Amino acid sequence: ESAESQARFDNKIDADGKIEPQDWMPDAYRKTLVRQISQHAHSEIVGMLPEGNWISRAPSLKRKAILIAKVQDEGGHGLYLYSAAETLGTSRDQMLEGLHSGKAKYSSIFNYPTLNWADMGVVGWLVDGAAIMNQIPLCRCSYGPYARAMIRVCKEESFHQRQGYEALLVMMQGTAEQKAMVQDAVNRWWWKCLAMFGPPDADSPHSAQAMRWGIKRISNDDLRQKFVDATVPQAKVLGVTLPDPDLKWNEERQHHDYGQIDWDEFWSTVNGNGPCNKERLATRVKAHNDGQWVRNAALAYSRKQQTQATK
Ligand code: FAQ
Repeated sequence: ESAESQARFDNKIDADGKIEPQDWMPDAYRKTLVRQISQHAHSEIVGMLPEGNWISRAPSLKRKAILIAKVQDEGGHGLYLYSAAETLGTSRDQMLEGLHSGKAKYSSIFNYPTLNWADMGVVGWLVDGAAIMNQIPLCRCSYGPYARAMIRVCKEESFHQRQGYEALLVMMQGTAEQKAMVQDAVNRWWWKCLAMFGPPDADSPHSAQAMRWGIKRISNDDLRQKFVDATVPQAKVLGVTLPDPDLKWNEERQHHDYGQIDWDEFWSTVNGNGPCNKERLATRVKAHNDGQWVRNAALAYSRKQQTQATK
């Protein structure tokens, strides 16, 4: 029975079919998906914080409306992703416990501070830009609920990327001070965005198996390269310099070469010691605790409905 189930699963993966929640799947496949999808969900929710900080300080009504919509979208992405992970047999409470206790990971990128308004543009352009590059291939991932969630998420991320880039285009037509703010924000975020794609393929423990299972379709390094190649011409149009003296077109490879990423700094941030890890986690835990009364009220209401229905 189990060998037969395994064979059916393998055939489906080989034929590029979708695995659905009711299908048999190996425990390790389920575990990998719970890990990745819950980390992804946590990233969306924690990712609301660096930009949420700027909603009350947006420079115009238009920018404020756009930023509120974007931050709200990230919350929505977190909710679809928690739901997708729940189809694998884990509970929302379990996942949140992992996040709030500091056991679960979320994207390194959200542990850096957003220091000025230009950071809002750069987060949209580069952070959402990197997120889309990584998420487009996930629309073809072998697990049905995750793949389907990614389609809508990517459409929304595309709006996020464009709003960021457009905000920067406007600032770059402004004063010398505004242009300097944009360049400063690009300098601070560029390398962190390259690290977002995860460790180099050779040091990525999960990649080979995730590729075999059709969860990962493009490797960490290949996505990073695609991101660099896509971003260079955008930086040119914008009129900013990407802070890497080694960044240059390689005619032979038909790709841009780029410099060394600081992986020690990346791992230190992933392991809890980045500039904002403690602040982000504390803010998240406080928001969860402050919302306890809402969950209590919803439960009390649902119980009341049930007792009324049985009368
Ligand atoms: N940060 O073997 P691999 C967004 C960990 S976008 C922290 O290569 P894998 C949108 C990794 O978990 C951001 N940890 O692992 C937004 C593993 O540790 P573990 C979220 C990282 O899974 C924009 C270890 O290193 N996007 O939220 C990072 O095959 C703006 C070994 O690495 C996703 O999560 C990192 N950057 O590949 C929201 C996309 N990179 O679990 C608001 C889905 C690696 O063994 C505002 N996830 N690690 O303890 C993925 O595609 C994959 O999980 C990767 C990592 C590519 C991130």
